Amino acid sequence: MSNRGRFYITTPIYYPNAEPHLGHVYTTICADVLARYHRLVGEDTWFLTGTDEHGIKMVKTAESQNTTPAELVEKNVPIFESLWKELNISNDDFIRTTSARHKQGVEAIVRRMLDSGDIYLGSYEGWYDEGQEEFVTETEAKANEYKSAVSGRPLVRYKEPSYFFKLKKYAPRVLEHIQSQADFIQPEARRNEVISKLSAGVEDLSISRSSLKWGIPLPNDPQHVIYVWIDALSNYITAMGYGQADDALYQRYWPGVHLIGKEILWFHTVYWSAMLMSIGQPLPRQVYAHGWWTAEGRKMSKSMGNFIDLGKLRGVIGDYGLDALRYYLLRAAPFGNDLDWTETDFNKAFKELSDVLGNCLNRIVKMVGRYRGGVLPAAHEPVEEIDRNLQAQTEMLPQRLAGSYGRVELQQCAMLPIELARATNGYIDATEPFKLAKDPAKAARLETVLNLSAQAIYRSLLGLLAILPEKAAAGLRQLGVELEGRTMEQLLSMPLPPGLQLGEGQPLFPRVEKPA
Ligand code: ME8
Repeated sequence: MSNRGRFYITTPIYYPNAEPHLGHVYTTICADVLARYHRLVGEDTWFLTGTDEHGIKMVKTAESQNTTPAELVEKNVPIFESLWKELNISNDDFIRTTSARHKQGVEAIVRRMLDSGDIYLGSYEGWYDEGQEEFVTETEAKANEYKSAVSGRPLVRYKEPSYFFKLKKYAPRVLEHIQSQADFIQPEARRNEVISKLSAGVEDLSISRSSLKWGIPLPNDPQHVIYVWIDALSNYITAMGYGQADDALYQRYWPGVHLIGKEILWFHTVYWSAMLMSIGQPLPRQVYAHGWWTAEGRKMSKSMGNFIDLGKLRGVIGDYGLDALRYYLLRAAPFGNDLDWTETDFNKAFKELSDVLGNCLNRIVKMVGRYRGGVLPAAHEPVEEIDRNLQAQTEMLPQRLAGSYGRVELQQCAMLPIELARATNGYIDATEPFKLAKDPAKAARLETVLNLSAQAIYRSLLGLLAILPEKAAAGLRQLGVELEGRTMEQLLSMPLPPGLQLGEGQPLFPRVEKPA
């Protein structure tokens, strides 16, 4: 086992009320990039995703399709599971909230909340957003003309007996935690939103539904099912064995990092923290809320024809490759900001891969092939200032990446290695190895240029392994490097050795005739 510490990363568990789309793919790919990076640097890593299968939203969708919620989930959950395989997502587990292990864990959690004296019977009357599965206060409901702030659909009036969780009791401690742990909620602006909403005060939380049958029964009163968010948030620890016979994974990996969309930050920081306090367990290490995708400047919608669904994503992957999609998604905006899918930006991102990264690698492999029979030459003293600049950038990349990954600046993580490839192209243009090759007196200089360029593109490719797992590995093979499960530390401790036989030069990102 590694002595580098542990890293547990989760995505939201998605509602399988329909097929996954760009939003689900985005969060899952971002989490995958983080998981891959942390594994590469030698951390003991666990990556969880899954599906959130209970609640009124599933019931209503099933009704509208003349089916049952149980049949609906059996139809859609396999689509999520097989999509993650198709997209080469490296999750270690997939949790379903209808599974026996999850139910057992949730029951244990609710029993502990009951034991803490934090649950009491009352009656709920108020507004509910059935798409978001969220209780809405009168003030918020009025401000949004009694419509969902997220979907715009009308809110529904609920009136029924319900058990309540003493959220008010925990709110001051949750606020204190959020304020004192600057990293707990990221990015900063979102943290401030939660702080101001929480400072305004909260009500106790209705956590059971007596009129709903599709859910996990409340252990002390099975006429009620548990509120879907209490059920869903629990997944992050039930999947690790919490409240079950074998909780070794929980002991090993909790607390984890939750990657989510901004619309569910409140649940993850306020409800979830209070629940964990009630059962006496540590709070998550971090909750990172990323932004929302629009398409061509407008909210994605089926009726407007700009919905980025699975079909569209598969088309892009078919034309440009999975790694190009991964790069584009990360590259599209500073991580945390809202993002907009546009053909122009996609083409720009693809050009960076083909014209900057791919072209740089190809030039180097071809030149070493042509001028030195494919055998990497050594660099020679004295080196010039231009060499030292490239060397410095090459050497700094792993450290800069570690900083960016640590701060979850995923756009930077994608761009930094490309910037090094861009600098390497500039270096080749300026040093003109094609001219040096014509002059036997400049043989040593040529070798220095070839060596330093190769070292630079080598590091750039290593730096992209988490983002472009297939293409970076393919590029490294062209440089004569096999990964063989080596950690980043092992790879970085060895620059490319002179005498290394490089492979065949082939375009990493061949041009695509068809526009995106
Ligand atoms: O909320 N842009 O599930 P969900 C970016 N089951 N990300 C998007 C997006 C968009 N336009 N649309 C969706 C749920 N997402 C609950 C979660 S967790 C204990 C329970 C992503 O199927 C983003 O990660 O509605 C968002 O938080 C998630 O999908 C919502 O998925």
